[in-house]
Amino acid sequence: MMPLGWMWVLVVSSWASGVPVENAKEAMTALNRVYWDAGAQHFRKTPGADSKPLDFWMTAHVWECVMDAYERHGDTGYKTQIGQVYDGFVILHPDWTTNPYNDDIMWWTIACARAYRITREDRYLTRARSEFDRIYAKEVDQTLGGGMWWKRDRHQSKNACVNGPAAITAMELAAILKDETYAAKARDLYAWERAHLFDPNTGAVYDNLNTRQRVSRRVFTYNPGTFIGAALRLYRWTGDKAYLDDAVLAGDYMRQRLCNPDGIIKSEGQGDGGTFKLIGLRYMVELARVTKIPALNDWLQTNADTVWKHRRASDNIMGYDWSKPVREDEDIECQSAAGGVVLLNLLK
Ligand code: 7K2
Repeated sequence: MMPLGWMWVLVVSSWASGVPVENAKEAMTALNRVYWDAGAQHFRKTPGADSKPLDFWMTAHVWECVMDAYERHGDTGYKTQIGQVYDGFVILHPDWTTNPYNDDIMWWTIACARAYRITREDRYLTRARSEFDRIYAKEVDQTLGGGMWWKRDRHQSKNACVNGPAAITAMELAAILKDETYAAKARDLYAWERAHLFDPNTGAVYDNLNTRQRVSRRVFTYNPGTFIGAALRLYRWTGDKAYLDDAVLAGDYMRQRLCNPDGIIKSEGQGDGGTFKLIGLRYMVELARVTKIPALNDWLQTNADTVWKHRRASDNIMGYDWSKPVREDEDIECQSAAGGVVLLNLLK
């Protein structure tokens, strides 16, 4: 017989670690039920049949949310949906060269590289590579010491939201193609971001550096997020622990500074802000997997438990302010609702 005290420890630890698979599944089911338009093969921005399709860059992230669900649950339905999201998107956006936001393209190249890893369909790899190469060739230069411009039509700033994702894409291409030249590009992009936007004392990753040499010191959750994603990939490729140390420091900053006093990740509103923590947390989960830092795990768990607890009972939709219950009369946008779904599906 096991002493009672020990049994209690077992019960508590099995309850406290990871998100139950049925909750993760229910969360994804709710997202699809409320936002997925199966006929048009796109996610709607808001609930209701007359809603417009979700924005260009947000769609890349909700596409990855479908990939998370497939990787967690293994349902062929999710695998089919991976293809459908892409097909629906390409119908709406056949020509990506008309989009002036380089970050938008980098979000898609990250997602395409991942879709290739999952499905092995060449069209995704071809797209990831050609779009990365196209932007890299024109949008990286030595102005401001290196780095990628945020917008191709106006070269006014180099931002965390494009340099982190570009470095992540380059590392994905390096790994898939076994091509060191992409790793070298990632290393340079990362080195630029580290030198200009990272504070090695606090772990902050600032938003951007503009052509007047001014750093915008705002920190959105996706800034440390993609910096961590790039650092972890460079660490895996090179074995250089300095990258891991950077990632841990940026993660500490997010966990300690980008939260409410109770440790719940801060609200960044809806719109673009609704997408930020989905991205930030994706890379925090990666960091927790690599480092196994208990405090990081606990923090993720608390956030997952809280956002699920605060879902709307009537439709299981989670919101953008995780510290409060979702109100019945609130319109939650798809990218905001997806944040909780991502965390629940990633935290196994
Ligand atoms: O200034 C950039 C970025 O550095 C900053 O973090 C956020 C803050 O705003 C913009 S990025 C938001 C863009 C994402 N791509 C699609 C565009 O429509 C959108 O402006 O909010």
